[in-house]
Amino acid sequence: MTIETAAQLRSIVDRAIDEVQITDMHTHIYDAGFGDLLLWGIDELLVYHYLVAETFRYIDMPYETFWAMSKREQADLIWKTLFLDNTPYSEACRGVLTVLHHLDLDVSTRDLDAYRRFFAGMERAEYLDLVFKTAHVKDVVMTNDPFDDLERPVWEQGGSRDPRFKAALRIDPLLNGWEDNWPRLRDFGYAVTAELSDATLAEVRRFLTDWVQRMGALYMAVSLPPSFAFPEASARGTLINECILPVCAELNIPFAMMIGVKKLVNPDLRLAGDSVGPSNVEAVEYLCANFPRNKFMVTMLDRVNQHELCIVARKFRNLLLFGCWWFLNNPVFIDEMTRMRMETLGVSFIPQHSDARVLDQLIYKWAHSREIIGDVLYEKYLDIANTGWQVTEDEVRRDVENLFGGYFWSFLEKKLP
Ligand code: FIX
Ligand code: ZN
Repeated sequence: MTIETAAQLRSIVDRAIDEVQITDMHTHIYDAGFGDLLLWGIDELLVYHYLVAETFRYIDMPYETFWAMSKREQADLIWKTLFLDNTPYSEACRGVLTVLHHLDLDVSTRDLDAYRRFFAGMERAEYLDLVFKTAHVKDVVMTNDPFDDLERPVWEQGGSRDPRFKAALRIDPLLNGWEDNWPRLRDFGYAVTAELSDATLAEVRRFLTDWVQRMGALYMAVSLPPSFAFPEASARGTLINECILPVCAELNIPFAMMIGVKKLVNPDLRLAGDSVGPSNVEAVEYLCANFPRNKFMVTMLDRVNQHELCIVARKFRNLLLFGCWWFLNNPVFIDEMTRMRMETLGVSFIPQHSDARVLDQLIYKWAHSREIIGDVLYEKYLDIANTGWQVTEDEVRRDVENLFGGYFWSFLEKKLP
């Protein structure tokens, strides 16, 4: 059906955005089989590290006093500080309100104990289904770390069972901490030494292959500092060159690089203590140009890197950009980055991932992003409609499907010559 008016176009875009079932390709949530690693409910929402960092901007409490509190006491303090003593319009605060609102709880009462009673009455499996339905999410990709002592045993006993939860092999300890972590590979049964000899590199490749296959990992991922460079005469440079890239090419899975995080600039904030720095896009360009059989998924944390990264993606079909990561997951940047990417890359990118750490965050992170992405997409259709190009409803649905997961899945299938 052709679309005659702007009003018709708007309602078709809105309906397509509302009805699309999303693949969320980067999260930190876990299926119920991982036990307490799956975080959910109002207190977990309130003690999210984004809100911890924001709370400390208002209070003089010693950090250790806060960390000694129970999770409920921390949540009470955060609720009072950010939601009652100040207005909760920051993106992370608004997110909590969006979750409560979409769960049909009365946000106007500001009654934290009433919200707690709602969650206390919810059974975990039932709530998991409710969140996926409310968030319009059909499947998510977890962040799975074999070096994590709570997570590894679950995989060794069979791993994730819920088909909605896919795996990604996260290798930060290997790449960013070789000197500290190589002994753990020995503990896991891989005959490695500190020296990156041919024998050690072969064992690292075996470790990577074993864990990708054990998890059914869709991709390998690492977060990298602003100083990341490639090629680089370092353990990380050697491991990427000799282990990560060959194994990813052989298994035809992407290597996902999340670049620009400055770890623990304020260690007292713990998980909330990381920051951001401008990074070197040339490392991405070099990798895409010199490893054409490898597929790369990249997101960068600093706003200043976004345009150059977009242009590098135009040059290399083995590069897929994804998400408005972390400090960029604010409406002001999601709008700017989505426009930049649509105007430069068309539909060939992944506009968003949630990075959810708490199950309930799927609801707000997607409600907020779907609205912005839908607004930008409508404007792009209207721009070409004004030339006489008549986009059809089927084409709108096709594009929306691709933006909210389809392109990710087809990139995974891509086999480069
Ligand atoms: O490295 C990552 O996957 C980051 O997304 C996290 O470390 C970060 O804490 C986060 O959750 C940001 O949203
Ligand atoms: Zn993440």
